[in-house]
Amino acid sequence: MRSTKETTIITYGTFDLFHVGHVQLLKRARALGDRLIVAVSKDEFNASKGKSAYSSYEDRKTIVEACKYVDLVIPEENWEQKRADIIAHSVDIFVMGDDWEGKFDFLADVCRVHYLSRTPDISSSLIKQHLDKSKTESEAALA
Ligand code: C2G
Repeated sequence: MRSTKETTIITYGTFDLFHVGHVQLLKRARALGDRLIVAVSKDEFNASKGKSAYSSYEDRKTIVEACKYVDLVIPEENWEQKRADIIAHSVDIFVMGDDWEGKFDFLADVCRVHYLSRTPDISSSLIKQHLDKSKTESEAALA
């Protein structure tokens, strides 16, 4: 008897300055099942990660919701919520980029844990560095 249950995927992140690395992660995560839930880090939680996002949680949520691979966005408020989220949403596969390789294996008793390779040469911090450099160069040119 084939299972009719949809395969639900979940992933977590800040998704600031939405870029191709985020898109490729969400596209490949969604391809593992039928439904993708994305937990987007709240601003307060980002602060605890030592990250200050350019865009507010509301704006980052709106942008991620607009991505065609995403079915639902929920807030990420702390490190501890993952297990409860997985159970509450009947998640089959937990997915993260492999910069997190091994860090979430403790969830393997409630769902499959899968790490996807990161997209090279792109990150929110690289974008910020590039913009800072361009700003410095244009200020120097005007001096
Ligand atoms: N990512 C990627 N390739 C990149 C950049 C990011 O595949 N070039 C992936 C990351 O591995 C992560 C996701 O995109 O799976 C979101 O990345 P961030 O927004 O940087 O999220 P992060 O700060 O890692 O937060 O509880 C987990 C945390 O919320 C993860």
